[in-house]
Amino acid sequence: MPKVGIIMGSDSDLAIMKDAAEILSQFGVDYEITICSAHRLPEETFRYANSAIDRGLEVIIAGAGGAAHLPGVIAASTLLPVIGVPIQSGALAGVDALYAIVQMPRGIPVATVAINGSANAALLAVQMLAMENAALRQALQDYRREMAKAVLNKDRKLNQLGIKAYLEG
Ligand code: RP5
Repeated sequence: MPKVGIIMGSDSDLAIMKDAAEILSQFGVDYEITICSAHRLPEETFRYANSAIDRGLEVIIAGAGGAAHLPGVIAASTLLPVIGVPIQSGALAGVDALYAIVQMPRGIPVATVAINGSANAALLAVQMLAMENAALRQALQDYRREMAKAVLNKDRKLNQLGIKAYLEG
């Protein structure tokens, strides 16, 4: 049964939101993925949020651009934690979505990641699930160890090759 719901306001968000799906797959976390707009499909959006707990979801990642109300609307209709991903789109390039999502009024929180930060949204979801899952905790430790190793390798290479050769390579 999927533990994470990834939902987005439009298929135009998919190129960004697919990163969340990739991270969840990498950690072996089952997810469902949905396109459902809060303003174009308001009733379906409420149905999605209202049924989320019964469907077995434990956390929701919601991405939207523009006047991005989808994460807040979903958070208002479920007790599950909602992680909002502001999508870069339109004249304001995601700053509109960032402000809309991060500035949720008191009472209904939405955890907000960076503009287009769907990978971090998925990592945060994995961390939430890892609270009660030792195997996921170990997988997160390994993931961080690999990241650290990659930085150390880059540093070693830079100091072996020098700036010019590093940049050319
Ligand atoms: C939002 O409006 C969506 O989340 C999307 O980021 C943006 C544009 O949607 P489309 O017009 O591309 O469908 O609801």
